[in-house]
Amino acid sequence: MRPAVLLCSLLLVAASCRADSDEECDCSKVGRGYRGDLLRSRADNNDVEINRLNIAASNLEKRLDAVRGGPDVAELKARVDAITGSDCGRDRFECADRSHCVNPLQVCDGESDCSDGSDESDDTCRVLMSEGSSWGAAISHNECFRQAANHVRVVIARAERSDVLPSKVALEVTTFLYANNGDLSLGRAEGFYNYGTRTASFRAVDGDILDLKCHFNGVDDESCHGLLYRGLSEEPCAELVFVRE
Ligand SMILES: [Ca+2]
Repeated sequence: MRPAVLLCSLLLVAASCRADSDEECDCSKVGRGYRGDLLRSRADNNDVEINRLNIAASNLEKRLDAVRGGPDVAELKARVDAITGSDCGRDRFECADRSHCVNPLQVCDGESDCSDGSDESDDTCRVLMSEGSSWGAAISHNECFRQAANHVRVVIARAERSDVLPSKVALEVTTFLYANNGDLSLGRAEGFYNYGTRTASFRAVDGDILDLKCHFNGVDDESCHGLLYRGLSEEPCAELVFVRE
């Protein structure tokens, strides 16, 4: 055998043994036919593995597309914004395209302040707590009321847009407090629904219901996150989720 051919044969044997080091290497089988079969087998296995990974990647892309395009993202953002505030903070209106922050007093005032006009859109300028609507919340624990109670309800008796402040709607509210002993306590409250902050704020006029702020997250119009306040305290005495009844 010529030296060059011998060197090539030795290199083939060495390469085969290194590449398959986790298997017992029977070098007596190494030859052109065996090596060809081995390479074809490995190529087939690689094709199977690549195909499996492609399918997995495709399935993952479909799941990501569903998450990116579905309503869950908006819901999730609204929940996060409710906790942390949007990029505009809690006290300013964020345009739908997120390009501007607008003072709540400029929302639904008849002048377009967002480049996309979202501060004047029908959706933004809809009174979520409309006249005649009823909202109820279960009370899980009670640090607000003088008596043990299990349910509170507010009914919007009047909703009237203000001529002076078009960004707000004046509200008059009848309140119901359902005590554990079966008593029903009625009260009255007055306040505003603010288009820019999507928040209804009431101050008790009489009765047992305390001051209330209820915030809509911009996605779910059927419920709002309520905070009850006692007197002039800035610390809420209860958090309740009010649901349209
Ligand atoms: Ca405006």
